Amino acid sequence: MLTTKKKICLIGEQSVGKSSLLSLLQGREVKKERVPTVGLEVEDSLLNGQKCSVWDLGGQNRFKFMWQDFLRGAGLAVIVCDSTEKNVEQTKEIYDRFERSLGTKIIAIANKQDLPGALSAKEIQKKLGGIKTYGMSAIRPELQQRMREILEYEINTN
Ligand SMILES: Nc1nc2c(ncn2[C@@H]2O[C@H](COP(=O)(O)OP(=O)(O)O)[C@@H](O)[C@H]2O)c(=O)[nH]1
Ligand SMILES: [Mg+2]
Repeated sequence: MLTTKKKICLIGEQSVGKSSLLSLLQGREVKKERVPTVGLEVEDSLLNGQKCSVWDLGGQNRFKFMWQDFLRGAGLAVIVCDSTEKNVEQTKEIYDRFERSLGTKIIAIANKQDLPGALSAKEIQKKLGGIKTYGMSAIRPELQQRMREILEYEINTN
């Protein structure tokens, strides 16, 4: 049996909540103040009883040149948006840029569902051209299990 660790990549514009979703998954407190991710953070997480590595890359423009390399070998790419109209458009551009060049399975997370005026996951899925989209709110600790279930389900159905 192949024992390579499965790799999950979080991609998306800065401030959409990628690092916060990783914290939620890991059961850490999500910080209110913004701490931009500098470069790359990789953490192991136990999903389906199997060690997976979750990769979180800084979303600043100066890191975008690394995305291609970053996504190599990923079993799952999770594109995160903040559920605003403007950001969903930017997210669609990122998606269009990467979906062809990589064979990686991609899902979307519509984060910040707690904010007033957030587009629903269903609307966002439509805007993103039909990729499977899950609503989330990284600041709600009670959603930790839900976050885990999404990744466990998606990493297994390639
Ligand atoms: N209201 C709300 N704020 C969030 C949510 N997720 C993240 N944030 C906030 O958004 C900011 C950016 O989050 P961060 O995880 O650093 O984004 P990243 O740049 O994509 O890694 C921080 O101030 C977080 O507290 C959420 O679901 N709802
Ligand atoms: Mg970050």
